Amino acid sequence: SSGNDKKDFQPLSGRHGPHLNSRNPYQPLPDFLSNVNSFKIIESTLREGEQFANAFFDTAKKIEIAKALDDFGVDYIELTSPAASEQSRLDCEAICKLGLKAKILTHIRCHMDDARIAVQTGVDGVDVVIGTSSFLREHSHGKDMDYIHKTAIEVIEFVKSHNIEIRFSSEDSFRSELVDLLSIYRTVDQIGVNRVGIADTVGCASPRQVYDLIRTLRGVVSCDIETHFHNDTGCAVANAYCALEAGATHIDTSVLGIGERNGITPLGGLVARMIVADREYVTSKYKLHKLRDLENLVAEAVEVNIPFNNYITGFCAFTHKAGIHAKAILANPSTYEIINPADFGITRYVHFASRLTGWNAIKSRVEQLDLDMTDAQCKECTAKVKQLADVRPLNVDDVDSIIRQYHFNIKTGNDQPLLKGI
Ligand code: AKG
Repeated sequence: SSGNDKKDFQPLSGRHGPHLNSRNPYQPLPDFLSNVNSFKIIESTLREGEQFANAFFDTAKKIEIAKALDDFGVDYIELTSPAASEQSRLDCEAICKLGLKAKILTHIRCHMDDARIAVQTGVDGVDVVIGTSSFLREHSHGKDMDYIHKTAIEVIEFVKSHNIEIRFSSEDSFRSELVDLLSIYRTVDQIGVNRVGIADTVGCASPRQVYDLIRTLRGVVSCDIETHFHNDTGCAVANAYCALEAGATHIDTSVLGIGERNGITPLGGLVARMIVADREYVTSKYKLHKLRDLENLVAEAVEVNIPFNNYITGFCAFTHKAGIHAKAILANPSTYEIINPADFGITRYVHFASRLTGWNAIKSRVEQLDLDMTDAQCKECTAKVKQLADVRPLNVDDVDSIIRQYHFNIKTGNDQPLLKGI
């Protein structure tokens, strides 16, 4: 080989080593089908969320939630079918009249009766769904794939003739025959739907199955791909992410994940996942500091508490407890945080009241209390905290009392017990 060949050769120092450059034949190609940095949210708190066991939204509450979702910056707001009840129809019309930035959708069965009502409400688009799995075909609507093709075409052409968006979705997609799915999606794509939808109605899909199905579908249709993931087996956020990686364009969410059974991809969980993937896209598009108020609004409306381990807003989502964690967090928060709480208007908390507490956390608390103690004194004081924390649970007041008493003792030369009773 020539001397030039040698010069061009770059030795590797591990897959992600410093020598990787554009000439490296092992570097993965950018995936142009991935949408992790260009996705849209279809927010379904006012449709899927109304299917949550506790949910009852009167008109005023629906309007309040719709405005809050719009203010947060979601792209679409999906509403309960106007065919469900007279009040549902009136509420749908009322929300369409608000003039929100978000597009308003309503969600209907693949049936002309529903479509006729939907197009009169003033919505920007209609999400149509029909079950395609053998479970639903045999035990729910009882129709075969020929009927589904025929009705889908009729409904889609009717909605399109009203110049509003139309999405066609198969319910229970992951338990449907692939050949049936691809055939119906190809048909509806050819007649010009805006989106097709894939729904994991029973929450059975794994991220890998999601990736495979969406990637296959991406090669078959040219329209957008919406996805809807139930959380029965805990994969709703991961599945949404994998769907975007595979080429899906839209993700359905609800606030706190409320929906049928244990719900769907939560808005906050999706945002947590996506801000790690593309902070610039997420922070520029969504008003993240409104997330907590939005969740409180919905939690109150459906009479639940925000779970302790909720994404971002759970009470301990940014609490650091063990001594080694606290020390590193105080030095540089990125050591144990992948998300910056400040992006959401939330502050982190360094726990300092347990047997796991280290002296750096106590030192930080001493500084917050504006007391003057050396490192050696902070260490000695920490030993006292740990001693008591081995006996009983401590709260912030307990530790503050220990610190203040210790400080008083060293300044005055006294030797008072640190807490009454010990
Ligand atoms: C479900 O299948 O769980 C739904 O709620 C419908 C989803 C869709 O319309 O894509």
